[in-house]
Amino acid sequence: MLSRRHLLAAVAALPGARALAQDTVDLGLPGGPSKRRLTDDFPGKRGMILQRNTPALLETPLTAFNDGIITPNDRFFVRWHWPFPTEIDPARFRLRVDGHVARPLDLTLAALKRLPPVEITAINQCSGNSRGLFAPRIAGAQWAHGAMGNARWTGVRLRDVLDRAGVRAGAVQVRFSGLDAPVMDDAPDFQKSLAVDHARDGEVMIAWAMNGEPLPILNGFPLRLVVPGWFSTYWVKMLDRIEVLDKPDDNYWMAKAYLVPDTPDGGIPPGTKDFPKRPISTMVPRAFITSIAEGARLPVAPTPVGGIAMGGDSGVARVEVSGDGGTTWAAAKLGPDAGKYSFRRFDAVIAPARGPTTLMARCTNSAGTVQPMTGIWNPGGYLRGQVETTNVTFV
Ligand SMILES: Nc1nc2c(c(=O)[nH]1)N[C@H]1C(S)=C(S)[C@@H](COP(=O)(O)O)O[C@H]1N2
Ligand SMILES: [Mo]
Repeated sequence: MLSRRHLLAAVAALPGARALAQDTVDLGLPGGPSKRRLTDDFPGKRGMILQRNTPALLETPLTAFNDGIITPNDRFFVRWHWPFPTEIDPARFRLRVDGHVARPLDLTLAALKRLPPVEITAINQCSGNSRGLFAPRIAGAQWAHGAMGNARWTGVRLRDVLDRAGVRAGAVQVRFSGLDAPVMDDAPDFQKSLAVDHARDGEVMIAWAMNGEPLPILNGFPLRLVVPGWFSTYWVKMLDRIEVLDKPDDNYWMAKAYLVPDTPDGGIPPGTKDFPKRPISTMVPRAFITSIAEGARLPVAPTPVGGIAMGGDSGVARVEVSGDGGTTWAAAKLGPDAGKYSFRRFDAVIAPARGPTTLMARCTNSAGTVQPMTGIWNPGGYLRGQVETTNVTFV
């Protein structure tokens, strides 16, 4: 009998077969079409799950996260609400800082880069990451788990920029927008705001580099906001305008979109109408098994189970792994700590019994929050944080 490896090699040698075998993925989405094409067609990206062509929505395959805790730029997910420029002249680019400030600024990239540089490793995760796995189904991008990535961001503190402009007394929020623009005149430009104290906390930064390279166009060249621990809706790309506000921002993207139920876990029973809401903010702990694929058939033997975990807005304190559907758990070994906003690798070995079973990984963050076993639901498909499952069979 041919081993599985030989079989794959043989299949790959057949003309055309390779495309079939490698160019689609099944995301296992319960509520609708689940197969997607893998694409190399976008500049600086390869092997991405095609969710939508324009504006681009590209998802990272889960297997890519098994290669390391840093997501390479060419595998990093992409999400835009509106069309964006595909060419930007860095020499002519200006970052405008105005509103409730003493000195409005028009900063060149060179002027910005004269401020003290800072670096942070942080996860950028879409509020709707894993939305496609919610049931009942929710409208919006049907992401599996790959609308997230972890990078080393280089830039300057937002605080240093705001201090140069001189935030005036009475400022309440700071609003950010980028070079992308809606197609219809009456559609709302993408703008997001942070409370002024958050904007000045010294962690929020304006980044020009990602993993030591200029930001890819698709990820916001030449500048983007980095808001460690917060969902990426606030991580405004192609950032060209910062406006200090003396009253709360009531623009569509703050007042109407990206709201979650104002309940402790952000969940609400499906179908609930008229409930209090709050803007989405910090992320929650999550863990993903990346070394074993859904549906795998594995020999009955001690089996390594590895993956990546995140603490949300604090570090990863511990990860436990179960090889029997959550009946028993064993502590996983944690990999190097790249800071509290980064992915952290975990590895364990399980001793499986013959037959079908469910593998699980469960993260506890350094604030003591443990991933729940059951999921929440809300009409945005936001804040998924339950323990995820990988169904396999030991033969
Ligand atoms: N200018 C601009 N910035 C934006 C967006 C956008 O549509 N326009 N989308 C936000 C959302 S919802 C997400 S999930 C992230 C995606 O970041 P990425 O494309 O670098 O992965 O960008 C955020 N920043
Ligand atoms: Mo998003």
